Amino acid sequence: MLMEDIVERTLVLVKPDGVQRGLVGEVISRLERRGLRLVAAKFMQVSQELAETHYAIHKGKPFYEGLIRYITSAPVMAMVWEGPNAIAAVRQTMGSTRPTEAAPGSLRHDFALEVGRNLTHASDSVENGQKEVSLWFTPGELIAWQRDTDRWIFE
Ligand code: D4T
Repeated sequence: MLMEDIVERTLVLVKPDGVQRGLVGEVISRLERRGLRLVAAKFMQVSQELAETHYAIHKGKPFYEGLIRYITSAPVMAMVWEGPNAIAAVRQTMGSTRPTEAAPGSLRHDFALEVGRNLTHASDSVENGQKEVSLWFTPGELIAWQRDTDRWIFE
């Protein structure tokens, strides 16, 4: 199967707790090791406006205000990763939203305890992946490239 036919893209954030705790490298390392391909990355302070747009679906929920405060509380590492089944693969590497339900060996299992300090974000569907990538990145920031190991990772 051609890579172009099956590629999915996902927005990954290392949230403020991950940055503060020095886990940016750990997250990147696990995604690289998995075989996913990096498309874009930027270290940034999230504005109130971006936070509210990104989490618009949660507006009105009891945890919403805390969530906005959390994501804007310190810089984040925002990235786009791609590969076959990237949405499912990355969410599996992250583990369940609630760290105490995350599978052993996943990032949230290994590094987190609370849902409000769950280290990372990853898009939950192909459609949301597309929306989130265009919310966080301009087209010019997305790098199309061939990786020499692609043929040993993508069937
Ligand atoms: P994100 O979007 O951060 O990757 O989380 P998920 O996609 O895994 O989970 P989500 O959209 O359901 O939740 C978004 C965000 O809200 C926080 N949250 C969630 C919280 O603080 N309390 C809660 O009860 C829930 C459900 C954690 C992630």
